[in-house]
Amino acid sequence: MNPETMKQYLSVSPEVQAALDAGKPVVALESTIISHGMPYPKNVETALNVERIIREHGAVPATIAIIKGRMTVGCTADQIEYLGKRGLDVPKASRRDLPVLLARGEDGATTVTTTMIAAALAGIRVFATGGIGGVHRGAETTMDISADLEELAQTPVLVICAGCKSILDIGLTLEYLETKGVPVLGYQTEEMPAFYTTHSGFKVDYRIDSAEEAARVFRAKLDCGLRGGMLLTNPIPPQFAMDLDYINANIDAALKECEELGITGKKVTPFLLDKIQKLTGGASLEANIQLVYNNVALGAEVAKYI
Ligand code: PSU
Ligand code: MN
Repeated sequence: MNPETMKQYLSVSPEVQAALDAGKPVVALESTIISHGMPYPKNVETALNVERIIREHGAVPATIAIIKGRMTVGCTADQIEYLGKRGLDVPKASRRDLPVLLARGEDGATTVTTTMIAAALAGIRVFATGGIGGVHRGAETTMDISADLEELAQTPVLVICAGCKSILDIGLTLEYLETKGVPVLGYQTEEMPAFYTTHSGFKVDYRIDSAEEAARVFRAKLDCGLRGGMLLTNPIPPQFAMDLDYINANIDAALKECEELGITGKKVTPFLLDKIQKLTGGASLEANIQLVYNNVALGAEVAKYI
């Protein structure tokens, strides 16, 4: 990669650049969660609250999206409003979509994958979000495995999330991450959280008990030139967790409808997220928002030690 020719595709906000230059903590944030993950205007409200929480914790937020063919690191409030209002009309941008959107000067909502790419290019090491993509249930026939896992295998960014939803095969997702050499840490827990619930029935690789320790583990990975990122899973605060049987019944119903409608490819995850929100009458949306707030606060703490 040539940093000079790459510059035309990357735009870092003055605030984020100043923080990076001064060695201040910065937390990257994705935009698929805004455009495809929540309804308007809750998505915008949440995205702005997320930025405020990060600031309250002494770090600088960097919401990332593709705006007019540039990976934009540190979106403005107006850009966040635009991404939220246009919603599904903003194409979901994963690694394979990136060159096309950049070359055509188009917009894109960055997934975990493309947010990691842009964060790494800008020099940001910590990224907090809600959930990541993974190995879908039935992947042995559909081969539907999120590009997020491959990105974690190759791009040096520490991703904080509340685990993955049981729309995915959590066991196979963990196997894949193990194969790819991605450490999966649990923040103050031995169990891999499952997004809406703290319980998944699967263990994380290692429990860590402080933000400082998480940063130290990632630092060791960077210092030794071990390729790729790391996953820090942070359970939803128990008071916002959903009933396991209730949420799983709704996830099963959403999966069944997805299959019946023959939905495939990049549409699968947004369809399931939207369906679950509708089936649970917004209760899952509230849980989703709360776990994101919890993750970004931890992200700000970890970023102080990186
Ligand atoms: N899982 C969630 N919420 C999300 C996503 C996943 O609980 O918003 C989004 C993220 O942007 C993630 C993407 O990177 O979906 C994964 O999509 P796919 O499964 O198509 O790779
Ligand atoms: Mn997929």
